[in-house]
Amino acid sequence: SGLLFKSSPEVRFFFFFVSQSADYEPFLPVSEKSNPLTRDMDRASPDSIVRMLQACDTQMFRKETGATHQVKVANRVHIILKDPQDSLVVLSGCGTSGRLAFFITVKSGFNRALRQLNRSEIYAYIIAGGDKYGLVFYSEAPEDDPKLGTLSLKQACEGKRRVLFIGISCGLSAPFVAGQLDFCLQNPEVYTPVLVGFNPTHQARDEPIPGCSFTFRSVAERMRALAKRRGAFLLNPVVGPEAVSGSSRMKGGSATKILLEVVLSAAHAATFSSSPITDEYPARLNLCRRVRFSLQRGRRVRYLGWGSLGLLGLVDASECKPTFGAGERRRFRRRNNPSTSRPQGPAFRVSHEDFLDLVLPGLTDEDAVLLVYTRVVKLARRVREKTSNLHAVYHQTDKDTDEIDKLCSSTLTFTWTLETPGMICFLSQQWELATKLVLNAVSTGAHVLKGKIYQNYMIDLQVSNSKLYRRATRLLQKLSGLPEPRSEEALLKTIYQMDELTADVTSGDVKTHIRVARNHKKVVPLALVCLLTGCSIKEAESRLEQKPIVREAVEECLSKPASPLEACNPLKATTLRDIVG
Ligand code: F1P
Repeated sequence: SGLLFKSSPEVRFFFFFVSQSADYEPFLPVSEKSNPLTRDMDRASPDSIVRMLQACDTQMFRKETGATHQVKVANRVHIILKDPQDSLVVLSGCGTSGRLAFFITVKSGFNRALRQLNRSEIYAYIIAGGDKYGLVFYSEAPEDDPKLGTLSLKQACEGKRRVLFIGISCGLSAPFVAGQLDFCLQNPEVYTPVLVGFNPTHQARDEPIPGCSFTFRSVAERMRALAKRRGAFLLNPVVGPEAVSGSSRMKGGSATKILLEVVLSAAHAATFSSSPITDEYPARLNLCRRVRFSLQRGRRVRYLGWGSLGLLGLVDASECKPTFGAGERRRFRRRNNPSTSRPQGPAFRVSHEDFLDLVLPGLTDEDAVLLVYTRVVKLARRVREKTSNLHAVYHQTDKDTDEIDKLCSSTLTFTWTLETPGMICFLSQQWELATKLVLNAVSTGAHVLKGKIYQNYMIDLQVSNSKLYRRATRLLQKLSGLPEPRSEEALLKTIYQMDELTADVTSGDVKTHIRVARNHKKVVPLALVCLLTGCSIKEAESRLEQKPIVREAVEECLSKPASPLEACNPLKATTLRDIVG
């Protein structure tokens, strides 16, 4: 079966390796670098933002020649598909990566396809924090727990004699996934690990993981050594830096979806059908040129959808809280079976009925509603009574228009042709990918326009796990030009709300800092204002209150640094001028 894929010329993989010309920020892994294409995104018009985001996304799509690892992984899945007894393919990740593990397993229909063929289901997923916290809430703390990762893997695989484990961490960084991969490497008789991410292995995170003898990098390097003997596989094409630095929900998430769906589709096609698979994604992406931002003036953005597209709305909206500190996180999806029990609590009230009960009455013309499906005329009519700010993204395979067009102030229609061979089998995955790109562009663009981004850095990020703690420190260092210890000190001061740090705080570990940081807002902007002006936390708070648009507050500080601090810190004065200039 090793020859199976090679002998089928139609099975083509299209990932490529972005040339590593980006040797600016040489100390940062690609996934954390700022993308030169979006450097001035914070000052761009909506149209330019869309173009910048598209240019960034396009970096994912160029033909590659040597996709041997994808082929090998597809072969492993194919072997399991032929003999599924006591076998499992497990996809696992944290945050967006975990949501995509869920999405690919449950929604992309690979298990469903097996059920339809009367075959055993072979796919399972793990999301750090479990469904409740990982899928709907924005809990990012479980990402730091390698033991929890191992435990959940053992539970998922109980009684299995052969497991293909696919660990997803876009930045090759999550301890949760590192723990699982390490466990697989220690139990090779059952587990074959596959690592999916978008950095070269030498850029994997090398920070010690408390209580463990390994780092993510050491695990990745062990896997690379084993890859030659096919004891482990690495799927880590470099797709270029994210549009908003470090925001791996965007390209990282899209590339994960494409990469794994291509691999699994190839395995299914090889096992169950003689029809070849072709790749049509890059051409389809041109359709994203039609993306327009419709949400600039909205107080709230509501996504209304169903099925897998509704779920993508849920995923996109869930990510806005940790990424942009966005307020409410409620998306509305059609409840297929109202009698099924569901978790309780307002965050879970996401059905169309809940939308009608809870949101529709208070909807105003300033709110934006985005329909991510078509032919929901009844619901659209009711929304239209409350707001004209109604938009739709929908997919069609013919040219017919319906009333939705007339009801909406803007519609983005994807028309797909069925003429291209291979189109049908990829159609729903392409709808999903196009929808994901649109939603990511809309939510990112809206937050850029709201002033949440400085250049292409997310300054108001939530310090909710160790990766984000390090990112926050690095950002403060970069923007202030001060050394890392000073930047971390300022971060700790705002986390603990104290102008002078106590010994208790300085001797505390990152885990404790994160726990405290979770209770405070705007910790990074506050720390930056303190660093740049030398003012107290109280003063920084009032400055930010006067200028609620964080970007403007930061720009003000950058253009008018406090003179006493400048005088005592010539290094800083030069760096600031450089940055402002
Ligand atoms: C996982 C993740 C991201 C999230 C945030 C925190 O990253 O949860 O999905 O957007 O950046 O980390 P990774 O392990 O896939 O790199």
